[in-house]
Amino acid sequence: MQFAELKELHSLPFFDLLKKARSVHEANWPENEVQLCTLLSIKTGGCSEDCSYCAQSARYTTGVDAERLMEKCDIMKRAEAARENGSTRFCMGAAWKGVRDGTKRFDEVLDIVRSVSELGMEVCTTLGELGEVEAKKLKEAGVTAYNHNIDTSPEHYENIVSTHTFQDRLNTVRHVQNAGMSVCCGGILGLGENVDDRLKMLEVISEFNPQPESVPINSLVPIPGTPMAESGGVDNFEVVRTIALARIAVPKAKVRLSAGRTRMGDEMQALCFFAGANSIFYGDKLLTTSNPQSEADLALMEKLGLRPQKPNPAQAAPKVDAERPLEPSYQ
Ligand code: SAM
Ligand code: DTB
Ligand code: SF4
Repeated sequence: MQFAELKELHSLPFFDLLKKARSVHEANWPENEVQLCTLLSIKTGGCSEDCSYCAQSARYTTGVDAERLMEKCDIMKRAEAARENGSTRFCMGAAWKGVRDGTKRFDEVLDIVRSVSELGMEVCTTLGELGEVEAKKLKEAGVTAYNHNIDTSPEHYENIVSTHTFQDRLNTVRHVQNAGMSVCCGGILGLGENVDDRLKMLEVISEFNPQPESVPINSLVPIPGTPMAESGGVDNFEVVRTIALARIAVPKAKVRLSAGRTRMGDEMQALCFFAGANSIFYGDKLLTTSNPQSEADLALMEKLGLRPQKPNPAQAAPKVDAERPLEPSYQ
């Protein structure tokens, strides 16, 4: 969806936008279900990149220490516990610039993925940059979806990160698509961006061909010690509007209400679900920061009449639309 159309939708009165988003949601997701995903940081901290919001960058003193890649047996225990708890997607994150074929750590990750993929959950990884070969190997090992966010608009990106470019992010997304994995790509609200930046981010994401299978919308969790520690945050209604726009622009995607839920009340989360969010991270920890308790999430879902979505580990990645061009590039 083009910027102009997104802008027009954004300028609608709040309830008119919500009504439109709700009808797109009901047409595509009639089941009143929410996907429960568990996140595990399999390699924490010490990252070479300077993403100005991130607790795990080695450039900032955030209290998060650099750790080694977790042992496979410990990861398996966490994955099994996530499945027991009702999660249908297990997402493993690593604080790396990227992975390279032929390295010991990449072989270790492939081995971990092979084992986790036997548990019958969707397997998602987020390991930073991938080339064609790495993407293909992850797909063969059993990864269903790869998370790689563009985080903000092409224009604002260089204010947020200097160690890699927006185009680097798009290249990885392309490699993931070419390998036949689903793309999980979204962003963060509250990085000092303006409304147009948010709309441009959604324009880029919705113009992916194929469109992403999931779109995480994170609200910044301000991390002391990072350049974004004092960032003003974002108005709750803007978060809801962004979710509504993501729902309209990428109708078949799971729109994931991601980081930032600990600061949201139940009513705010309910509005987000109404506007089109249908996935959450489930369990009391994200990567380095906290997330609501599972019991609280289940209680809220119960109140709202929402059920956990069933797993679909065999799902095929969305197909390229031959009628549309591939996404533009940003050099
Ligand atoms: N290193 C990999 C990468 O950059 O893609 C994977 C891990 S990285 C932590 C995954 C995503 O988490 C980021 O792209 C960003 O959207 C989100 N994230 C990281 N720190 C955050 C924070 N403080 N608040 C909200 N979202 C955050
Ligand atoms: C995504 O978009 N959000 C998740 C997941 N993908 C990897 C990460 C949120 C991280 C929040 C900050 C932290 O816990 O360090
Ligand atoms: Fe590293 Fe990813 Fe954090 Fe950037 S967002 S510093 S690449 S872990």
